Amino acid sequence: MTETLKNDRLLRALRREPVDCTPVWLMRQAGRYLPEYRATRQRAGSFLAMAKNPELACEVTLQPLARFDLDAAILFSDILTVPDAMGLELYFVEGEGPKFRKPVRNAADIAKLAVPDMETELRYVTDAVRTIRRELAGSVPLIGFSGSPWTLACYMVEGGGSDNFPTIKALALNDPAALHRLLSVNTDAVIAYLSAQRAAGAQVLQVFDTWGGTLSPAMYREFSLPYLVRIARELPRGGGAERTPLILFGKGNAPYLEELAASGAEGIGVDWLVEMSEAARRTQGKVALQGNLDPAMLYGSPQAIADQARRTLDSYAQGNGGSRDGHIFNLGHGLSPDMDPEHVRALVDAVHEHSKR
Ligand code: 1CP
Repeated sequence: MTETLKNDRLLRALRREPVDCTPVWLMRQAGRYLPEYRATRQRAGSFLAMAKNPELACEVTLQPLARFDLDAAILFSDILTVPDAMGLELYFVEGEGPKFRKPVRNAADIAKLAVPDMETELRYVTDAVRTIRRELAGSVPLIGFSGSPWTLACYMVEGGGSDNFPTIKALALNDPAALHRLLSVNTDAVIAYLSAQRAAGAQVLQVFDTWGGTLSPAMYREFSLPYLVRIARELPRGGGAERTPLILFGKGNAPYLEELAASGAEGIGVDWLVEMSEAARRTQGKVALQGNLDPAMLYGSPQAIADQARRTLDSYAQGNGGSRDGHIFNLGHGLSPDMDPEHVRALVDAVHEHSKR
C-alpha cells in the first residue's frame, strides 16, 4: 500500500510544496466523451452494473490515464451510492439521470435513516479502490470521493436531479430540525465512507458540494458549510507527510473561500465564477487551490484551449505572490459527453508545458 509514487505532483501540491510542473486531473475524466467508456458501458449494460463491478470500475477509471498525461486517477463510482446503501434504491432512467424509488420527504422518513455498513452495503466501492490501487501500481495517486451532506440531501429529498430544489428548500423552511437530522446522518455516513475508501487505498479524498451554491448565504452557512467543516475536522486522515489530504469542491463557493480555507481541509476546489488570482489572495496560502477553467472552454480550438489554460495558471500565480506552488489544475466542473478527447489532450499538455518550473 505504501509503495512510493512515481508521480506525486498532486500530493506535493496539496502540501503546497514545489513541483516540476502543475498537476492536472479533470472532474468526470472517465465518462461518455470517451469511446472506450461507451464501449465498456455497452458491455456492462448500465452505469450501475459498471459501478458495482470492481473490475469494470477499474477498467473505466484507467481509460483516461491510458490516453492523457493526467496526474491522478479518480475512482469510478457515484456520490449516490451512499443514499442507495441507506435504502433509497437508486435507479437510472435512460436519458433522465439518477432517481430514488424511496426518497425521504419528512421527519418520519428521516428518523429511519442510519449510516450504512461499509463492509457489506458498500463493499463493492472499497473492492474497486483496492483493485484500482493494484492496477495503478504506484503510477499516480488515486482520489476517492463522496457527495457533501447537503448535495446528497438534495437528491435524497427531491428523489433525483432538480432545477430549483423545491422540496428540500421547503423542508429547510418548514422543518429545519428534520433537515438538520438528515444532514447529520449524512455527515456521519460521509465520514465513514471516506474513511473506508482511505483504508482501502485512496490517497486523496474529495467532497463534491455540487449544489451548495444554490443556497442563499444565510442558508449555506446553516445547511452546508457547518457539515463540510465537521467533515474536515473529524475525518481521520493521519499526520505528517503521510496525511491523506481532503479537498472540498463546491460549485458557487466563491463567497465562502475564507471560511472554507479555515475549515481544516488541505485543498479547496472552485468553479470558474471566481478569478484564481482572487481565490489565491483571499485564502492566503492556507490551503491548496484546485481549478478552475470553465468546462465550456473545451469547445474552443486546441490553440484557444491552451491560451485559456495559460491564463488560469498565470492568474493563480499572480494571486499567490508569483509562485505556481499550491495549485492543482482542474475544470470548474465536469467534462460533458459531447467534448472532443483531442481537446482534452490539448488542455492537459498545455497545463504541463506552460507550468514547467
Ligand atoms: O454513463 C452514464 O450515463 C452515467 C453518467 C454518470 C457518470 C459517468 C453518472 C450518473 N455518474 C458518473 C460518474 C461519476 N459521478 C463520477 C466518476 C469519476 C470521474 O471521472 O470524475 C463522479 C466523481 C461522480 C459524482 C457525481 N454524481 C456528482 C458530483 C460531481 C458533479 O458532477 O457535480 C453528482 C452531482 C452526481 C449525480 C449524478 N450521477 C449521474 C448523473 C448524470 C448525475 C447528475 C444528475 C443531475 O443532477 O441531474
